[in-house]
This record gives sequence, structure tokens and C-alpha cells, in this order.
Amino acid sequence: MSKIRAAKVIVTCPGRNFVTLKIETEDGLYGVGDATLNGRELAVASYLNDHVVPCLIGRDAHRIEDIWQYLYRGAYWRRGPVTMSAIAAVDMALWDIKGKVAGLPLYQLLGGASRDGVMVYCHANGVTIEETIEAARGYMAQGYKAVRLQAGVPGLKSTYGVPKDKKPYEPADADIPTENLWSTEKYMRSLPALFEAGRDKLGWDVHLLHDAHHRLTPIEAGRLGKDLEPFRMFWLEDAVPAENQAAFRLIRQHTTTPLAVGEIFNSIWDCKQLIEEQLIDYIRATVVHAGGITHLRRIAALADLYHVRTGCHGATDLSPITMGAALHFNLSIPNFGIQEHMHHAAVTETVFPHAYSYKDGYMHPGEAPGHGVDIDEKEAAKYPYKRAYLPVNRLEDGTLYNW
Ligand code: EZ4
Ligand code: CO
Repeated sequence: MSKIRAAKVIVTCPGRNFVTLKIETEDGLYGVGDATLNGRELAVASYLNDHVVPCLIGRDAHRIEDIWQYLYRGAYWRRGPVTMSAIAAVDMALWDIKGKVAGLPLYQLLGGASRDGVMVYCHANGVTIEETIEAARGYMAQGYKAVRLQAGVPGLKSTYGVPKDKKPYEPADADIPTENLWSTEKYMRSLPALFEAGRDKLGWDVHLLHDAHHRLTPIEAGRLGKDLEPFRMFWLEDAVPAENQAAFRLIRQHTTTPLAVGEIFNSIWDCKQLIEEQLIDYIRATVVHAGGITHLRRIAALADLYHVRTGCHGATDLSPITMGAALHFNLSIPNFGIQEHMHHAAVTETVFPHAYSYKDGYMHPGEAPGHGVDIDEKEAAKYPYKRAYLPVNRLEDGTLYNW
């Protein structure tokens, strides 16, 4: 028994907004969890402060599964990104505490290491194909075995994944959503040339990935997948919005390009059909948005039965705490695929000291007890919350579309 004495929510903006939950026990230990939901941060902070924290005080921090069920079933209103991010933060903090009590890194509590390191992919971005290839070369020189290629689309002023003014890419860039122009036709025409150049200039030994960011219809995705087949991609990500899971059947009928989806999923119910019908190859749900380590393990166990591997989301809006927790999860499960690695700003790293590290294309969570990521509250207090939204897309006739 290790009673929860206090829990507090820390909102900070070192380069971008993050929401962190810190849980303390009566025996003087603490654990931290990430609760960041990009563009909707304060909704999760309120959910935690107003509705979760009061229910945690006095509970046994060791009863992780029971507390998970208590917050999920007990709310009566199940699922949704706000609820599941809040539950995830509690779950991460409790696993952190359990690891500290045991004196073991979290992956040891999850069954131990199933591999030596966690293969990660990074983002090579550029306005032109040449710039993107150049960026990919730079990452390959650092040892990366897998690279995501995103380039500007001729005729569109800005595109998802492509930075402005050569600054590090951060999509939540305005206090009211930026409006971008989108054309599926222009995009579909431009993409095969990017991957042709990719194989031509980068060779065949590197894994190449791409994120379509939910902007196609199933039949368009089938066509794009087919067009990209000669380049043997590692995956095509988020080809279409996935609320309608059955829609992926149509994509599968037309292409053997491997499919990844799920960064916006928050529960096993969002991917049950996709997994059971083997409509995808990689599930991208991650610790913070899909209910924590407890729930993500359940998703991975289901996926394992159907040859679906994991490919956790790892953009900069997932805090270093989620990265740390995800690395322990990735190291332990049998059906790990790959982990996304988008570099946090240096100022973010000063607020979240961590035990994980990168070497030669692989990351490792480190050997610190718990998940190995902390928050420096003094540093965090220097950076007050700043409202920031993701952009929206409109078609050329003004119709609001998917971003
Ligand atoms: O747009 O995390 O694969 N990575 C992504 C990200 C998402 C952001 C949204 O908050 O799609 O860049
Ligand atoms: Co994505």
C-alpha cells in the first residue's frame, strides 16, 4: 500500500504547450505523466484538476489496473481524447511510481527487453524534393535506418509536414487556426517523384515512410498506394480518416503498400476492426492519447494476433514523458515495429530531463527506475501557457477539408 497524497497539474510552454500530471505518495515518492492534447490542452487540465485529482487522493498508487478501470468505467462517459489523455497521464505516473518502488526501469516490469534497441524514424522535410533528400541524407549520416519524406506540393503555398522559413516544423503555429489551401490532385501528382528521387539518391537500404495526414478518400489512397508500390515503402500513414474502419477494405483491395494509422485513436475500439480484418500493418496509437501503458498494451496484444505491429506516434506535441514511456513499452512488447522520433526543442529538454538516448538509429529508455523522465518545475514555471492551434485546410473552392 502506497497512498496517493497529492496530485497536481503543471501546464508549461517551453517552445510549445505541455500538460503534465505529478502524483505524490505518502511515502515521499512521485511519478509524472503526460496529458498533452495539442490545441485542446486546457480541456485535459480541467478534466484532471476538476474531475480526476479529487478521486485519486487516498487511493493505493500500486493498484494501477483498478485505478484505470475506476477512471474509465467509473466516469460512465467512456472514451474520447480528453478523457483518455487524462487517464493516460494517471497511468504513466503510477507506472513511474511502481518502477521507483521496485528500483527497476519500467521495461523490466513489463516483461523485460524483447530487443536491444528501439528503431526510430525521423522527419526529412523540405519545400522541394532536393531539400527533402538533402535532409534525409543528413539524418542517414547520423545513423537513422528509417526516414519519413515530406515535401512541398507545387501550386500549394504550404503543406502539412513542410516547415516555413527553414525553422523546425511545429504545426500548432497560431492562436487562431491558420487556413491552408489543399488540392488532392496536385498532391497525388507530386508524390511519386519524391519517392523516385528517394530511392534513386538514398538507395534501397533505408526505410522510407510518408504521412498523407488523413487527406485522401479510400479510392484515392488505393491509387496512391499503387503508384508508390515500386518504391517499397515501409508505410503510407493516415491515408484516409479512419472513423469508418470498414473503408480501409477498399484501400487494401488496390495496393500492397503497407498501411499505418492511429495517431488520433484513443481506444482499442477505434482499431478493433482494422486489426481483426488485417486492414492495416502498423497501429500508431500511443501512450498519451490511448489511455496509457495499461491500455496500449491491450491494443498491442490484440494487434499481435493479426500480424499488426506498432508504430507509436512521436511528434513534438507528445512530451518527453510520453517518449520515455513509449520507449519502455516498445522495448518490451513482441510485436514492435518502429517508433516516430521528431526532435524536441532544446528548451523543451531543459524542462523534461530524461534517461532515454539515441544511438545509430535506435533509442533506448535507459536504466533509471520508473520511466526515467522528470519535470523540472522551476524551469517549467518560466514558460506560461500560450494558446496555439493546428491549421485547417480548405479546398480550392473554399470547402473546409481535412488537415
Ligand atoms: O500532425 O502530432 O505523424 N505525425 C503527425 C503529427 C501530427 C501532430 C498533431 O498534433 O501526423 O505531426
Ligand atoms: Co501522422
